Parts: sequence; C-alpha cells; structure tokens
Amino acid sequence: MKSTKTLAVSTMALMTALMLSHGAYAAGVDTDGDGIPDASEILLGTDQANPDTDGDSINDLKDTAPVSLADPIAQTGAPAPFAIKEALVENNYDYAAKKDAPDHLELLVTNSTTTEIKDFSLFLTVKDAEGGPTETYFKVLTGFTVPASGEARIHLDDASLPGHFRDNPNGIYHTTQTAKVMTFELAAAGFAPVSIDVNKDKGGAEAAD
Ligand SMILES: [Ca+2]
Ligand SMILES: [Ca+2]
Ligand SMILES: [Ca+2]
Repeated sequence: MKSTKTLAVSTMALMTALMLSHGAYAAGVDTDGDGIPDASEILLGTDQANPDTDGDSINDLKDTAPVSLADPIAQTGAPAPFAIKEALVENNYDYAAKKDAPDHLELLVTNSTTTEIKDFSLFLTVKDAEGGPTETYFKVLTGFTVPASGEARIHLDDASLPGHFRDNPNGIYHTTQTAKVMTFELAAAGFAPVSIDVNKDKGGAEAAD
C-alpha cells in the first residue's frame, strides 16, 4: 500500500509539473514579441527569435506565407565587382579555433576592386530536391563589408559575432533530412547581384563530426 501511495504522489507531482510547463506556453512565452508563442513557432516552422522570419517586413503573425517571399533584389546595375568564391551548406570549419564547426550556411565573398564594398543583402532559396516545400528568405547584411582586394565570410547561424547573421532554426534546412538545392543571391548597393546554386546531400544539418 505504501509503495502505491508513493507512486500516486509522484504521479501527481509529475502531472503538476507538466501542467505548469504547459501553462507557461499557454500563457504565451513570446520571445520575439510577434504575437506567436515560442512553442507554436517551433511547430509552424518560423523563428521564435525573429518577428519577421522571411524578411519581407510582414510580422510572422500577419504573414500568410511567413517563410516565403518574392525576390526583392533588383536584377539591374553595374556588373558586380565581387564574387562568391565558396558556398558551404555543411562540413564547415572554424579557422580561428582550427576545428570542425557545426553545419551552417556560409559564403566566402571576394572583392576585386581597390575600395571596400558594403551594403550587402542576400536572398536565400532552400528548395527540397525530393518534392517537398521551398523556403525563401531575405536578409539585409548590416555591418558586413568586404575589404579592398580582399575577402570576407558570411555565416548564417545563431551567432552574434561580426559576419554572422540569424538563420531560422525551424526551417527545412535544419528540420528535414531530404536533399536540398540552396540558391544564394548576393547583392550590394548599385550592383547587379551574383548567385550560386549548391546541392546539399540527403541528411540533416548536424553537429560537427
Ligand atoms: Ca513569437
Ligand atoms: Ca517569430
Ligand atoms: Ca514576414
């Protein structure tokens, strides 16, 4: 009898803990203040730390397609004096720490002129190559510059370091295992954009191996 009572008490404590944690979500822990609770954003595939996941200036709650927008980058302008030398979608390497880095999207951008280039923006397409959905994102790369006759790296991940920009952790790149085709279209003010396609093999974005 005693053990049954102990079990009953433990079960009650567990249920109470579950109800409290569920209550916290129900009460609407909304980190980014867009009107959608964090737990719901994870289920919906939007970013709980970004009120406008796709970058179209429409709040996630009001956006009827919160991870999709038409390409806002103008295709006109002078030929780009910069190039995407390398685009990584997995098997990243941390040169500063000299070790493998968790998989993320990364571009190496080169500048063939003798002046710094700035005011970059990026339109990213993540297409499921096995018939699933396509997501698109627009990002203004505030603070990112490429030095004269030099190169610089853009990282799309969680980091707040220079050259690092927020990526949707609940997007298909992170949450599904299917093969993908990623298209990076990079623009800088006054220049026509450059773009590159990169295939990602079947298998999810994973920690460094
Ligand atoms: Ca939210
Ligand atoms: Ca959000
Ligand atoms: Ca939006």
